[in-house]
Amino acid sequence: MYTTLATGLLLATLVSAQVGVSGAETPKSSDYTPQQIADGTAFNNVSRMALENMQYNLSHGNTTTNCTYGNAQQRQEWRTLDPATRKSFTSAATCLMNMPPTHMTATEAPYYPGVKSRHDEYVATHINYTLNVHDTADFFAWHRTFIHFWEQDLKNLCGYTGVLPYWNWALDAESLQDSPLFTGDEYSMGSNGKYIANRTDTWLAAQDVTYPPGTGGGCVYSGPFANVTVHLGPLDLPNTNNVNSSFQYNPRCLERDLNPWFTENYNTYTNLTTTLLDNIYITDFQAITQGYNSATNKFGVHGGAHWGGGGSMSDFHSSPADPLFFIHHGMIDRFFTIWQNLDIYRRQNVISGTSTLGNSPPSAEMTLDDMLPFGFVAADVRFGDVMDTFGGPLCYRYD
Ligand SMILES: *[C@@H]1O[C@H](CO)[C@@H](O)[C@H](O)[C@H]1NC(C)=O
Ligand SMILES: *[C@@H]1O[C@H](CO)[C@@H](O)[C@H](O)[C@H]1NC(C)=O
Ligand SMILES: *[C@@H]1O[C@H](CO)[C@@H](O)[C@H](O)[C@H]1NC(C)=O
Ligand SMILES: *[C@@H]1O[C@H](CO)[C@@H](O)[C@H](O)[C@H]1NC(C)=O
Ligand SMILES: *[C@@H]1O[C@H](CO)[C@@H](O)[C@H](O)[C@H]1NC(C)=O
Ligand SMILES: *[C@@H]1O[C@H](CO)[C@@H](O)[C@H](O)[C@H]1NC(C)=O
Ligand SMILES: *[C@@H]1O[C@H](CO)[C@@H](O)[C@H](O)[C@H]1NC(C)=O
Ligand SMILES: *[C@@H]1O[C@H](CO)[C@@H](O)[C@H](O)[C@H]1NC(C)=O
Ligand SMILES: *[C@@H]1O[C@H](CO)[C@@H](O)[C@H](O)[C@H]1NC(C)=O
Ligand SMILES: [Cu+2]
Repeated sequence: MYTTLATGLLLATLVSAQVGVSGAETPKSSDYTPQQIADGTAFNNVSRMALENMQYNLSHGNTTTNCTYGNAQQRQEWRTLDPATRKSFTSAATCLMNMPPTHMTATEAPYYPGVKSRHDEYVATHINYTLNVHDTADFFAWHRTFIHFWEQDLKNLCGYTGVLPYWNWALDAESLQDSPLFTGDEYSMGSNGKYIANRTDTWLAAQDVTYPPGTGGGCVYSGPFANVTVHLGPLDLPNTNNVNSSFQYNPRCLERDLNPWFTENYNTYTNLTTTLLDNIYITDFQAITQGYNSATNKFGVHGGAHWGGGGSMSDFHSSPADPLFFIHHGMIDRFFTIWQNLDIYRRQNVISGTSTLGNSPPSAEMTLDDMLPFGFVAADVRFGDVMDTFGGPLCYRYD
C-alpha cells in the first residue's frame, strides 16, 4: 500500500520532470501579469522558451538527419526582412502566378478550367481538400507542408534565395490598415483594396456574428500584386457572386478589405498568448486556434487574420489566391511549433481527430501513418514525417 503510493508519487515526479526537456516547466497564463500578456512580453518569453527546448532536444538526441538547429533555415517576421529581400519574395510569388501549371496533365485540364498557372495549382489543391484539412487532425501539419512546398517553389522555380517570412498579426492587430505590410510601395505585400464607401454590416450565418465593413473592399491597387488576376473562386463569400462549380474559371482582380475589427478581437497578443498557454490538449488547441467549438472565440487567431485580410483572403476555399495566405500560415505554423516545443515530449507527435471537417461526414481517426494529399502541389506526404520542422522533407525553425 505504502509502496504503491510512493511509486505513484515517484512516477508523477518523473512525468512532470519531462514537461520541459531543458528543465523548465511548461508556462501558464498565470505566470504573467495581464500587462505582460497584452504587450507581447509573455508571448516573446514563451517563444524563446520553446526555442531553448528545441535546441536542447536536438543537441541531446540521436541525429537522424543532417538537419540541425544550427543549419536549419530560420524563418523571420516579414518586417524584419531587408527591403531587397521583401521585393525578391513578392517578385518570386508573382513569378509563380505567371508560370504555367507544372503538375496538371492535359487529361486533367478539362476538369480544372480555372487553373491557369503554377500558383493556381496551389489554389485548386486547397479548394479540393478544404473540407479535409480544416477542423481535422491534420490542419496544422497539412498547412505546414503546403506552405513549405510553396517556399520550395519560390526557390527552385523562381530563384528566390531567402526564407518564407511569417506575419505576426499581433503587431498590427489594433490598426491593421496602418500595417507596414500594406503600404502599397514596392517593398510591401501590396496595398489594401480600393476603399468602397457606404457598405453595411454583414451577418455570417455559420458563426452567427455581424461584422462592420473593413477599410478597403475593392481591388489591390498598388504595390507588388496590383495587377494580379485571380482565376479561381470565390466559393463561400457573403454578398458575392460565388462560382457555381469548384474549379470554375472566374477571372477578376485580387481583393482586400483590411478589417481591424477582426484583428483587434481575435489577433492581439492577449488572444495569442491565452490560446497558446491555456490549451494543453491538442484537441482544444487546434479547435480554439481555428475558432471551432467555441461560444466566445468564433474565429480564433486563424479565422481572425483571414477575415481581417478580407476580400480574397476571406474565402474559405480559395484564400491561397492572395500570397498573404502564405505568410499568415507561416505565423499559424510558428504558433503550432511554439506550442509543440513548450512540451516536446508530450506534444511533438500528438494528433487528434479525423480527416473530415468536424467529423462530418464521419471518418476514421487519423494516424501518423496516413498520407496527406497534395494534389497538384506535390506528392503525398506521410503525416508523421511533418510533425517536426526538422523531420522528413522539412528543415527550418522560427526566429
Ligand atoms: C522568461 O521570463 C522570465 C521572467 O522574467 C525570465 O526569468 C526568463 O529568463 C525568460 N525566459 C526566456 C527564455 O526568455
Ligand atoms: C541512440 O541510438 C543508439 C544506436 O542506434 C541506441 O542504442 C540508443 O538507445 C539511442 N538513444 C536514444 C536516446 O534514443
Ligand atoms: C548527410 O550528409 C552526408 C555528407 O554530406 C551525406 O553523405 C548524406 O547523404 C546526408 N544524409 C542525409 C539524410 O541527407
Ligand atoms: C455615401 O453616403 C453618403 C451619405 O448618404 C453620400 O453623400 C455619398 O455620396 C455616398 N457615397 C457613395 C460612394 O455612395
Ligand atoms: C498595373 O498595370 C497598369 C496598367 O497596365 C500599369 O500602369 C501599372 O504600372 C501596373 N502596376 C504595377 C504595380 O505593376
Ligand atoms: C452562377 O450561376 C448563376 C445562375 O446561372 C449566374 O447568375 C452566376 O453569374 C454564376 N456565377 C458565376 C460566378 O459565374
Ligand atoms: C482578444 O483580446 C482582446 C484584448 O486584446 C479582448 O478584448 C478580446 O475579447 C479577446 N478575444 C477573445 C475571443 O478572447
Ligand atoms: C526530443 O523529443 C522527442 C519527441 O518527443 C523525444 O522522443 C526525445 O526523447 C527528446 N529528446 C531529448 C533529448 O529530450
Ligand atoms: C482532388 O481530389 C481527388 C480525390 O482525392 C484527386 O483525385 C485529385 O487529384 C485532386 N485534385 C487536386 C487538384 O487536388
Ligand atoms: Cu486552409
